[in-house]
Amino acid sequence: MKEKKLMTRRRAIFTGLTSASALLLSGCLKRTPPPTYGNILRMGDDLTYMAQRGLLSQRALAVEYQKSDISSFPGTGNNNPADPKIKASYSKIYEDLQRNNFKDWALSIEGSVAKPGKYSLADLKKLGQRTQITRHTCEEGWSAIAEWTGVPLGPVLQHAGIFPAARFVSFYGYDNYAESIDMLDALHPQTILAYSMNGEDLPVEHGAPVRLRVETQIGYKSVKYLSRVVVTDKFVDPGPDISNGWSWYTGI
Ligand SMILES: Nc1nc2c(c(=O)[nH]1)N[C@H]1C(S)=C(S)[C@@H](COP(=O)(O)O)O[C@H]1N2
Ligand SMILES: [Mo]
Repeated sequence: MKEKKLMTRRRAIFTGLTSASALLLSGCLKRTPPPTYGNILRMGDDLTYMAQRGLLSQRALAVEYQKSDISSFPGTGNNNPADPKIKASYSKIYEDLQRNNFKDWALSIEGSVAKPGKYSLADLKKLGQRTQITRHTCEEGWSAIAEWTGVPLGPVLQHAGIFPAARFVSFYGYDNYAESIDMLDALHPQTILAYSMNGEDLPVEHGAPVRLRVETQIGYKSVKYLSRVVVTDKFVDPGPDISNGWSWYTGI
């Protein structure tokens, strides 16, 4: 009888402890518990797992929408690198590429990779495909939803042989616009090199022939008119003039 009571109390403590950690898990993070969850001798796993998942929460997928959610999308078309009005600071190369319907376009992948080189659109398409309907949020206050199809950047970087020390990726457009992201965002499954918008070839005002889509970051990270991708071990901020007040990291 006495023994039975003791057992019950011990069980009560056990239950209390495990339900406390269950509360922590469900309340704070709403994520899958570790495989060792419930084992009192392994409660340390819960904390490590929560800390890890908390830190890595940018791996979570950005919301994807339905076709019926697709909205009108203002192209910041004044950035057409070949626009005669602003050509002075832009590239003659882009104008030539555009004239030939981008058939000669190839993306240069450089830096901390074993196999730097140029990838044509056909080369890129061999490395995978993803279509996603996502919301673009611009720092100026507007947002819009579109469907993007492209090649996930992860497999492209793997194919180029990123070195283990690689930490950041910079993207350069033909209009001299540039941005960088870290490896976590670069390898995110929704980070794609998009060549199609709403089922059509990417229009010039939206970054033809290929633009970046980083769905875990604010809109200005999604570099249009891609010409170069540079992998670096150290942090590089190639972004627009810092005086515009944009922060480097604006996860959404
Ligand atoms: N090459 C390049 N990429 C760019 C920009 C730019 O000026 N040049 N503007 C950024 C900003 S601030 C926004 S909001 C989006 C606009 O994309 P959209 O023209 O498709 O609407 O592109 C981003 N990528
Ligand atoms: Mo923007």
